[in-house]
Amino acid sequence: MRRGVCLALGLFAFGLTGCSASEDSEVSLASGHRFEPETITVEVGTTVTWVSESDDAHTVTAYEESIPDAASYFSSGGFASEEEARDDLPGALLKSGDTYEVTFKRPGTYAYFCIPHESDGMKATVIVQE
Ligand SMILES: [Cu+2]
Repeated sequence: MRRGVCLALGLFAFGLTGCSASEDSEVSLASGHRFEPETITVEVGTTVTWVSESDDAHTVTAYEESIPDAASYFSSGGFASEEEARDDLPGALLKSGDTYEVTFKRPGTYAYFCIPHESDGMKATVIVQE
């Protein structure tokens, strides 16, 4: 029943993606060296997908000190620590069209950045609520 309502609303909006939860948990690596949106709030268990829509290569790299207790570190390239990610920039880069996903299992505020554009202020936040 609920699905049917979704479908109807989606058709009304000329698209079926309007009811997709994943649309709310997508972050663009946008041109101008920024994450869009800069702050995203999701519920525990949500998978956030970063999509590179920029001609430049970027990384999605968590600030290790900001990771909540008991939460896993994350960085594009699958590194286990911020230091490892910084030491292997080519392995961390997402090129245009690449995607990167993280499922957030612990509540808290996760600050992250792009290694090559950190000094340009390419930083953002994921807020995970219970
Ligand atoms: Cu960048």
